[in-house]
Amino acid sequence: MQSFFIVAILGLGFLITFQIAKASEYVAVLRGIEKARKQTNKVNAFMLLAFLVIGLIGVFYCNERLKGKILGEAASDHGVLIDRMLYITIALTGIVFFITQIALFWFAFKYQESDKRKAYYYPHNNKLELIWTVIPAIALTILVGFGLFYWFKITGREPKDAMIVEVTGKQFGWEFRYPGKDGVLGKKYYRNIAPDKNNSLGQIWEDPYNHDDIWVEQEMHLVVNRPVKLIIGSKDVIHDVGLAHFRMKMDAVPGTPTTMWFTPKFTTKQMIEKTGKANFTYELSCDQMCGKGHYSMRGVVIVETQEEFDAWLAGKKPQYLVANPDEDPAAVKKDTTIGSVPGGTAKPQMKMSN
Ligand SMILES: [Cu+2]
Repeated sequence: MQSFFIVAILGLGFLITFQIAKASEYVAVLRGIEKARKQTNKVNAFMLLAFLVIGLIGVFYCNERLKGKILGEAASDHGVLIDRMLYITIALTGIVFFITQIALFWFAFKYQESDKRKAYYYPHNNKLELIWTVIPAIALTILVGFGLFYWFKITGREPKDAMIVEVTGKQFGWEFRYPGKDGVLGKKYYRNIAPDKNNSLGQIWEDPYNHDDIWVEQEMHLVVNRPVKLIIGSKDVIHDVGLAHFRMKMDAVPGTPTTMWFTPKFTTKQMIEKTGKANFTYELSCDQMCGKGHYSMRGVVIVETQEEFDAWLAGKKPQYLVANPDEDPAAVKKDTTIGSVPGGTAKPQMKMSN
């Protein structure tokens, strides 16, 4: 029904435009074509100037209205650079925008048809062509150069003291993995994915590097002023790790890990004070349309001090022990005290096959 109305309205609009054009044609014939054309030109010239003035007022008004509603200060060191790049781009393109738009509409008004002058025929000028090709080319090369420089920095090698977090997108949510004490993420294999067996990422339990990996959902913890490298992947379709407060984003592609690193500048608590919003949270959004639940892929990022982070991580059990409770030294120890395990070994027994 809705689409019928849209088609009907479009048809009606077309009909009205057609009729107006036809009517003005008749008027032109009645009044004399020349006189009518001159009058139309005058009206057009005035309307173009009015469009310029109203348009510029609109630009100013929108800017004033939305000033305080943007994200605020960037919360990562790379974010500061990205913001600077955007402001330089906006300043440069803004200057060009105002010069070209004012010239365009002002010329249309100033040089409207007049009996007092004749149009000057000026078909070509090599020097002018060169100037307005070379200057924008240089300006754009510099802007693209900035972008490439930051891109290589963000996706390049992380500092030595960086922590590593693996981020995996899925329809519809986020999973995070921390490498544990050994600092290395264990290997995965997609055929091992079995959420019902506490192995949502498909970790290979035979790989000892997996034995201390911590797995969490929906909430990523980071340390303030400590670089973090995200190793990003997906279990199904393409998602995108969007960290607007940090001005970071990167596609999560199944089968092809992507990376980026940055350093959070403020803890969540500091941001609550800075913004004056008691419910402030750093948000992780999916920035890629990935299906009907796309809107619900909201993850939370908590930035805290190293001590708070260590305390949080210490409270988490490695996923290996969640999936293989028999290997849990705590459980074995408990059993030993009641004397049910012969030999009373408190060491975890690692299953190492092929
Ligand atoms: Cu998504």
